[in-house]
Amino acid sequence: MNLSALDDFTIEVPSWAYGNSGTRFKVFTMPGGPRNPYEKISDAAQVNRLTGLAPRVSIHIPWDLVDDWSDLRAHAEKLGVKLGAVNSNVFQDDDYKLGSLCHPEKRVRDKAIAHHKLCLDVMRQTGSTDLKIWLPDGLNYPGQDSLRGRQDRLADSLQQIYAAMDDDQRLLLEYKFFEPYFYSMDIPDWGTSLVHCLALGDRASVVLDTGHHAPGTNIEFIVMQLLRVKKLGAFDFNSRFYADDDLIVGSADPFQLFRILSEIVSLGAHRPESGVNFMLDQCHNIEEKIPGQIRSVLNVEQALAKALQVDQEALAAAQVEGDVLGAHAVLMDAYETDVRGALADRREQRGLPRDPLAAYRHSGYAESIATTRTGGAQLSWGA
Ligand code: LRH
Ligand code: MN
Repeated sequence: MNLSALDDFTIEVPSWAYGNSGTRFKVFTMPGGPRNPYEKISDAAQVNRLTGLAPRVSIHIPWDLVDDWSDLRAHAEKLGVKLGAVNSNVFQDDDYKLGSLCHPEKRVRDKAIAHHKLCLDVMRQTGSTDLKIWLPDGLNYPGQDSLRGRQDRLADSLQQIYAAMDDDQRLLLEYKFFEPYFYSMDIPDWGTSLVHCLALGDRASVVLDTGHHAPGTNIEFIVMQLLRVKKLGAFDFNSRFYADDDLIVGSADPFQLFRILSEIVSLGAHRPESGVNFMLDQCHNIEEKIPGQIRSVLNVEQALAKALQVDQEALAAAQVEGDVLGAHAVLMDAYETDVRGALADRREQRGLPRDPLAAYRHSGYAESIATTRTGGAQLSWGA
């Protein structure tokens, strides 16, 4: 089984997955929860140490604000990871109730633009190149505001942020079809994000969060189209049964994850030169965080390994011949291929544990943080 294409495939993990998280009903705490960004990075570094798959950690501003970015950067690099995409946050400030970059008032838009310029400064200090923007902006009632007016304000605000970027910096624009607003979101779908990215320029591309689509959406079609126009900048991988559940990627629908990665492999977008940043965006509300993240990166690696088993020539031949079942069977044969043994062998060859989850359990890390991280307040999603 040829798995060499995995050699330079990496996944970026989110700092916020290591803090406490929950729903509007309850945020559960866990022993040893991180109390500051340093401890989040330390926990994230365990995932890379045991899987070799996750050398970058996304950060969120202001959740991960520190006094000395070069010190946090040094802390991360000492642990073998780098600080990744910088996520802006305009969804926890009363000023943004009626919008941020789309807000009717210039004062509020300017405040939101200033926040994004601050994120660009953070990137200059952390060595990050990706500014990831997800806007909560939207409406709850028809007529509440001008749908067109908000788009024009959004375009102008994004233009001001884009103009403030350095040449090595990228703007990644994420869409979401509902929540926290329920009548319209200002960037509800890939088409709207694409329209704005095309208007901005080459260094603006779309973020596809797998939990941000209406039920039944064919996500791999969107992946294909965005790759076709070279505007797929990044993924926020997770899975869901109903809404933006942010569950472990591949846990709800492993076949969908395989189909998405098959589209990526067929277009060579799993290779680093594609510029696609493969990230996780998840919350482990009830399960242990670090094992949850280890399971997640292994699920992506497993789905990619299966996608690499697709006999592309046989598939193309069956498609050209109109051999419906033949073509489908080529894909299903790859999906049904058990790649777990080959992946464990590959880890062993690279000096990594065959079973990273078991290795974590035996590492004593969970016990050590539960005993050492006493005092101080654990960080919670949104804290
Ligand atoms: C919004 C989102 C976005 C992040 C947040 C943590 O739902 O997907 O990517 O800012 O989750
Ligand atoms: Mn997301």
